[in-house]
Amino acid sequence: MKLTDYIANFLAERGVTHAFGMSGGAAVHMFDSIDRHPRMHIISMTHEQCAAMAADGYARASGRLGVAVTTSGPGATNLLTGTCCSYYDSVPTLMLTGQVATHRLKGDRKVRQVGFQETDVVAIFSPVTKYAVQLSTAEDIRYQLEKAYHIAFEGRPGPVLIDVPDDLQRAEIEPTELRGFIPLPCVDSLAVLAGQIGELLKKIRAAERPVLVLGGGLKTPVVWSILQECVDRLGIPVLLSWAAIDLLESDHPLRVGPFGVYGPRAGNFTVQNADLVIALGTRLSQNLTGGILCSFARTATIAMVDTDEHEMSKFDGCGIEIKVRIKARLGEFLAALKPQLATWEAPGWSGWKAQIQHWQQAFPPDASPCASAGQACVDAYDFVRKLSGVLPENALLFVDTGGNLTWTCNGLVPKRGQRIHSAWNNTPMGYALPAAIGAALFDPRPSLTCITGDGGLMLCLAELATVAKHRLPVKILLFNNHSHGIQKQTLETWLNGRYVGVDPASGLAFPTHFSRVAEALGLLTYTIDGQKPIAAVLAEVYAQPGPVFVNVEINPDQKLYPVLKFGSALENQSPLLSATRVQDEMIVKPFSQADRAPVATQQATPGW
Ligand SMILES: Cc1ncc(C[n+]2csc(CCOP(=O)(O)OP(=O)(O)O)c2C)c(N)n1
Ligand SMILES: [Mg+2]
Repeated sequence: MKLTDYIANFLAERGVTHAFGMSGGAAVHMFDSIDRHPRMHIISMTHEQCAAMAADGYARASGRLGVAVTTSGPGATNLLTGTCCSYYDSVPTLMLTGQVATHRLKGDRKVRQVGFQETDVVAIFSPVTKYAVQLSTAEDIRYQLEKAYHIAFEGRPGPVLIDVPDDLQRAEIEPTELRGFIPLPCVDSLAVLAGQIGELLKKIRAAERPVLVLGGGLKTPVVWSILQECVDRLGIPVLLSWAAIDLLESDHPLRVGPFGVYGPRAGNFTVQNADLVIALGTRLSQNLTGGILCSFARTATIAMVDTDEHEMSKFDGCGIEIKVRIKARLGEFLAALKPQLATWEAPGWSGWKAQIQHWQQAFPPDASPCASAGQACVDAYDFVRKLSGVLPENALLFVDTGGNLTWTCNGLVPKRGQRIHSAWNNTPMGYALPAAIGAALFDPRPSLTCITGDGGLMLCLAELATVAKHRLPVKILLFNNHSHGIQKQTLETWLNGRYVGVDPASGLAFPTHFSRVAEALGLLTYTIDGQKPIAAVLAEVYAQPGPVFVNVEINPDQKLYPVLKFGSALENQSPLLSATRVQDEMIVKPFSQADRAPVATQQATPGW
């Protein structure tokens, strides 16, 4: 059997239906074999970066391995940004890169290249993959595929890479004679886990103001139903990282919502006044804690459950103390928690819940400045609210980065079964469209939605043609504020509003009419600019079975408020409340700079 046919077969047997890539001299055999396989398709993308992102989106939507295939050199290096998305968000993907033939590899010779387009892909990708290897003999292909596949899913999932020299791709192998990979047995002790959970439940019972913080780790792999059961039984108010806003539907009685640097104030008052914070599947990123770590949930006992112990120890000596550390995969943790909750009676915490309700009512989303008279545009929060009304249960959304992500995560009213994805921790512009393409090929549901900014779209504009070519039923909602909105605000905050490279006037090149570009690339287009009722246009858009591009004219002055300026505690977001107002709302003592412990603080970046 030809080696690349073996690869295609291996993937198909594990349920992989699509691989994404671009052909090239060192990839033709992989392309050919995947294309020939009766249960697989190779999808040609217009940029390898988008192929890696499509593989990532495919994996998030399907729970299966996402696969990208490219040629050597530039084809392979173009995969890097998408691979980082999978690495930082723990998404299982496989990058298959072609390489020059083994006899053309430079090996230890002190030159830059021997083979044409030779690049040390393994070295470049090693820091951002769980496993990166170059195939050295054809007989190793089964072992390497099995090992890479195992590693991609085990523990904390993530991307893997196999670099396949051209001559090995063409080699004939005898599958029955190949050695396989045997993983080491897992040694986790369930008795220890049960004991740790017992101790945690005692802490919860004793707490007066507990909160559960859910994060994206609960989505990789997916553990929804047992999570819902455990959350309901525990009865603790739930905060959500943006990656987890879809884990509890909006009308769930325990859902408080998101929090953090760009989070709503109600969430921030909740976490800051908690006396017990239990973090499940979240690394408590700086976007959640703020930059002054010692000010975060400063009187709370913090418990964390994570399969990656380094995520718990990384705070040591930095201002946050993770007092309770449970090293476990979330699925295992919840499976061990559930039986212990059978006899659990939630203390109720009615006063604490009433207090949270008060914050939710007192701090609705901040109002944006109105558009100047005569300007045809819509308020982003208003649009997101109306979109929420139109989106059905089980809709799948991919959101890009910047203002569009912030307004969507803070404003969306998620319904049961909806899934919202973004490249939460790498946040590259230009992720949402290719990721939505990957998801659409696995699951072409007409409610599949891609939300992107005009800046982000420019990084993957050509993929509109991929959407049109395959008639993928993606509804592409362009949040067109004629600028890099988030960066404009960053410059207003830190550089006195002197704009450089954030809108056409300060140097950006944008098409005047995005819709015309989308039309030219083969898409049906709509415009939403406030002239017609938003909900009515959206209903027409979602009634279309195929792809639609919607140019949504967003108020160009729309801000990302509230936001935390570096150096402040989470309760002190801008626009600032008066000191007495903050004092009145806080249960714990308001934070003052004098309280800053002499510990290292992480340096904040003012934007993304
Ligand atoms: C590849 C990449 N380059 C630069 C950035 C920094 N950055 C984050 S958001 C942003 C502007 C995004 O503009 P747009 O997509 O229009 O979003 P808006 O904030 O206007 O909604 C920039 C430049 C980034 N995240 N990714
Ligand atoms: Mg924009």
